[in-house]
Amino acid sequence: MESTLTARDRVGVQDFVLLENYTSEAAFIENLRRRFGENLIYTYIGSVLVSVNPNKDLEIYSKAHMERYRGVSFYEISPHIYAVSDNTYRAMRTERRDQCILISGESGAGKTEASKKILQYYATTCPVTDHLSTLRDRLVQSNPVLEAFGNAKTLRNDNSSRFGKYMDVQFDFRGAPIGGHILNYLLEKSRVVHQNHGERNFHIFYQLLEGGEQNLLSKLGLERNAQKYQYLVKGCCPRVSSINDKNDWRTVRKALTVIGFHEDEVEDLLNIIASVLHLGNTQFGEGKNGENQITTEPQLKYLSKLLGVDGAALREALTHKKITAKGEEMISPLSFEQAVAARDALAKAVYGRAFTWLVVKINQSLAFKDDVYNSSKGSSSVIGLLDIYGFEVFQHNSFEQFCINYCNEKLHQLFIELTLKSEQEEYEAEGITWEPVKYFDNKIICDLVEGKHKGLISILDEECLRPGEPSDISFLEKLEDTLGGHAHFVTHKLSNGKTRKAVSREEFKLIHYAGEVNYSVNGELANQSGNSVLSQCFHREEVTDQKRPETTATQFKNSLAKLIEILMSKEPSYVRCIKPNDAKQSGRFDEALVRHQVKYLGLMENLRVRRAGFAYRRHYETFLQRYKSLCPGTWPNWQGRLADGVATLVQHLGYKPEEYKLGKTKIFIRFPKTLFSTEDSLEARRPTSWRGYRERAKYL
Ligand code: AOV
Ligand code: MG
Repeated sequence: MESTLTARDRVGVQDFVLLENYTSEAAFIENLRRRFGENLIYTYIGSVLVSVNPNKDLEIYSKAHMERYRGVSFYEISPHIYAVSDNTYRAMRTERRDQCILISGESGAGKTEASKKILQYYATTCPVTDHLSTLRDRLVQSNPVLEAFGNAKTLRNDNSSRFGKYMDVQFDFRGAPIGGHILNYLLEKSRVVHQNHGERNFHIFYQLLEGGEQNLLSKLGLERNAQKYQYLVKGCCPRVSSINDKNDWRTVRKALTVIGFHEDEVEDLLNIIASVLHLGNTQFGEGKNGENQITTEPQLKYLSKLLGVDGAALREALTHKKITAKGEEMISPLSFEQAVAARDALAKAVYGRAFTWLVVKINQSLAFKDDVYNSSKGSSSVIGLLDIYGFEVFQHNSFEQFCINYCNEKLHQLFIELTLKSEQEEYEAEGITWEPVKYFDNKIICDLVEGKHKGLISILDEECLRPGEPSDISFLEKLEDTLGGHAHFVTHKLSNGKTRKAVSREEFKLIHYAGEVNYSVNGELANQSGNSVLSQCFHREEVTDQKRPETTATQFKNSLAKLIEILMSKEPSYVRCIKPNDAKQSGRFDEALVRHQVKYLGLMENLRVRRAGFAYRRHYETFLQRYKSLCPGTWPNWQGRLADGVATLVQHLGYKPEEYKLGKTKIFIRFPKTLFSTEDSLEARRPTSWRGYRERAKYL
């Protein structure tokens, strides 16, 4: 009966650690479900925040909400992304140690929204002086710009990040944001020329066509109709109900100005966007002598104007290729298919370079400027925010999905290492023994991908550099030879010589921590090598600054290794995002889907580790401060050593020896109920007026 349900029954516990049946996955999911039903999307596992995407606007992100979380401890107030933001910020300030917040979860689970909320929290609550307000605005405004150029509608998410992003926010000794820096990871460039059914190209194309002023469009030679552009119609999805391209265009234009882009820089950027559309409409056909030629002259004219390259050179590059044979340069015509491929490669390369340039410009604008701000850089600290593209599976998965999912494996690996490691270290540092918890270690999958000689990427490298005729199929065969039999690698070949239906002849399957994905090797090798069209149109040094070009996969692997190094050097906090249904709907909680995520995110193990030892730990000072009024010996002020004060207090409270341990700086409490009863005593003494009362009533 509804009326007899206690508040706790109805909304569950706000920290999974408080679950009585904490080893039960069903109880875990039930707790998530109840809270989700009450619009309580946040729940803790100790200090890890679990967030379930509500797919609707909840009124919990106002300035008043932010204020409530300032300087308040986790357990005093209901779980929130602001609590994580605030705790991280305070840890940075008090411990003077660089922090990072790692946000993970599959595509559409709410990572990007979470990272934006954290940034907004800092922008709103941190102290700023007048001359720093510009920087604060730029930090916030970098988001709409990067999203316009780097996000797109996919089947999983209407605003899916198609690049990985790590952003450092730098704070001075007073806690004011003074600088920022973004590292971007592999943009999904194939989207520029092709989209799966129901998906779109990057937002900026539609924004420009919908929102761009008429004279701007005329100058760029564009029509206000996305349907006219071959690169925009592949997914048959020019409009999305959740997106207002026209409004977004205004937001992006304003943001570009705030960030400090000059008019001519914006013009350059839009020229590139327009030229990609013209490239898409560039057609080839048979000339008089049967040769392959460009049949769309106006496009060529616009292209040469917008890209600033010689028309004849461009025509040549799109229809011919240069080969060097026996030291002699020869020109040979491209077939129709080759010309189309060359055109698409150019479009992808041009867009990719524009994106890289955009990030460089934003970084220049966010850079800490010593002359503006009179302080020494040495005394600043950093909070890093990691928002990558989430794990994703589509009907057709290519090299880019492979990179995205590999990136997620790496991040999961880091989570495993650090959550267990830090737990272990804490017990060790405090002189307390504990029992390790078993978990699935995805290192085996990371090694399968990045292993030195037998890893997928190194096999790809070898195949690309091999003289002779390497092909997609020879690559696949090599994979089979080297990796066949690996527990996480599958091809169509079965060990008994028969074939497996679920994997085609042009695919391999990886069994990731988060699910199985079939990857197509079609076009893999071609994608890895340099772009010849680009190098024909532009100067060599503009195209690549490396003497011996690395394959894209190796570059990605190396940049991820660097990222992990950066993250390891900081104190991590975690936000684990869960997607409650595949339909982007609000109020729908698909249990099977949630269970799958709870499993692969390792949340049960996370909880077990947290509970295996001690559910709660508090610094002596915090504990004493909060409960000293319950003991005449410690009230109103304890004068001696903090540890002795806590010992006096818990003795008075009647804690049994097995219920707690005193470490070097903290008290460890084994069972939640011990803390409950202490909280109850506190409540009995101060019935209505303490700050966390309302929140506390929700979960106790
Ligand atoms: P993602 O970053 O995790 O996916 P997003 O953060 O873009 O996912 O979230 C997807 C959509 O869910 C958003 O556009 C919102 O409509 C909605 N949403 C997410 N979090 C919230 C929230 N806290 N409140 C309200 N709505 C929310 V991907 O980038 O595809 O991996 O690659
Ligand atoms: Mg995202």
